[in-house]
This record gives sequence, C-alpha cells and structure tokens, in this order.
Amino acid sequence: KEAFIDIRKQLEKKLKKDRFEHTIGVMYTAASLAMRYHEDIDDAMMAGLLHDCGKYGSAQEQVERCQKHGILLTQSELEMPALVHAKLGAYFAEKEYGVANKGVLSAITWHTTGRPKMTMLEKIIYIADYIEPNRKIIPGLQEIRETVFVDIDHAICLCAGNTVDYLRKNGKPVDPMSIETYQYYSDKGE
Ligand code: DGI
Ligand code: FE
Ligand code: FE
Ligand code: FE
Repeated sequence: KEAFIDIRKQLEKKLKKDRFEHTIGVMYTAASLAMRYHEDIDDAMMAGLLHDCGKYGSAQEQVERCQKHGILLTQSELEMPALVHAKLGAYFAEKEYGVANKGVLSAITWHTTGRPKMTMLEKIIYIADYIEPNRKIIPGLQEIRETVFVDIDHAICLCAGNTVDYLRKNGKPVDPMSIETYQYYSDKGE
C-alpha cells in the first residue's frame, strides 16, 4: 500500500540498517498477532513500522529534539534516555508521517515500558518489539514467542519480568511504569 511504501522509504534513510530491519520485523510480527487477536492488520503494521521512528541520533539529540518540539519529559525519561524515543516517535508519527489514529499513536507511546490495562494494539506492539525474528536469542525468548499466541497477557508478564530483571542485574534505573506493567500482568494471571 502506498502509505506504507512511502514511510518505509523515509525510515530506511533515517534509521541505521539494523534498526530498520528490526522495524520491518516488528511490522510483520505485529501483523501476525493482529490476525491471531482480531485486531486491524493495517493499524498493527503501521504502529510496528513507526514504533522506533524516534530512535535515531544520540540520547542527547533525542532529548533536544523533544525540547525543540515542546514534548514534556518526565524525570524518569530524563534519567533514562532509552525511554525517550517512544514519546518522540509518537509525536513524529502524528506530525511527520500523518498518523491520525490515536490507537496507533498510543501503541508507539507505550511500546517501551508498557502500562497496566493496555489496549490490544498496545500489547501487540509491546510484544512484537521483543519477539520479532531479528532479535538476538536471549533466555526466555522462545517461551515468550510460543506463549504470546496462546495467552498474550501471560506473555506480557514474562516480557516485563525479563526486562525488569535485566535492568536490575545491569544496575540500571527502572521506570515505575515498567514495574507497574509487570505487577499488573503478573496479578492478572493469578
Ligand atoms: O527500541 P528497542 O530497542 O527496539 O526496544 P525498546 O523500545 O523496548 O527499548 C529497549 C531498551 O529500553 C532496552 O535497552 C531496555 C530499555 N528499557 C526498557 N524499560 C526500561 C528501560 N531502560 C531503563 N533504564 N528503564 C526502564 O524501565
Ligand atoms: Fe523502541
Ligand atoms: Fe520493548
Ligand atoms: Fe523496537
């Protein structure tokens, strides 16, 4: 479809090669999850295609871009630059790539930390980001890849749990929203 081809071309120029390949992987993984969970396939693909469109340049540049565009960052986002591209990406998706669908924009906004009570599209992008085929194999990944087609909420719990563990082991600060995501989806399974 035209809109997809055009955006794809722009992203291919803007993103590093690996980041672009990851983006395409997320787009198609999101499509298959949309098929499984009766979501709109085009919306899932568009959210997958654009989910990391804010992730280029250094962390410092990403923060400066937010300031330039009047995007307010939380204290967490200032302390954890890995989070910034999510909000920035949603802004670009709307203003530069012409996405009007609020569901697509919120899936981009929440793809890094997740949040409690995610919409199905938010869940799909959160998980697709983690399991897409180009991701390097890490412990627990195979289980999440299998689980997500059976019980997406349980897969979110595993994914959020892995992320929080990984950050703690590496001595990185954890955003309160990442912890809330884990707690919400682990309580759901009980
Ligand atoms: O952008 P991607 O690499 O495709 O994936 P992502 O948007 O899920 O970002 C992953 C990175 O973000 C990874 O290095 C872990 C980091 N991250 C996720 N949640 C948190 C976090 N970093 C910190 N410091 N705190 C978090 O809560
Ligand atoms: Fe990301
Ligand atoms: Fe992720
Ligand atoms: Fe990603």
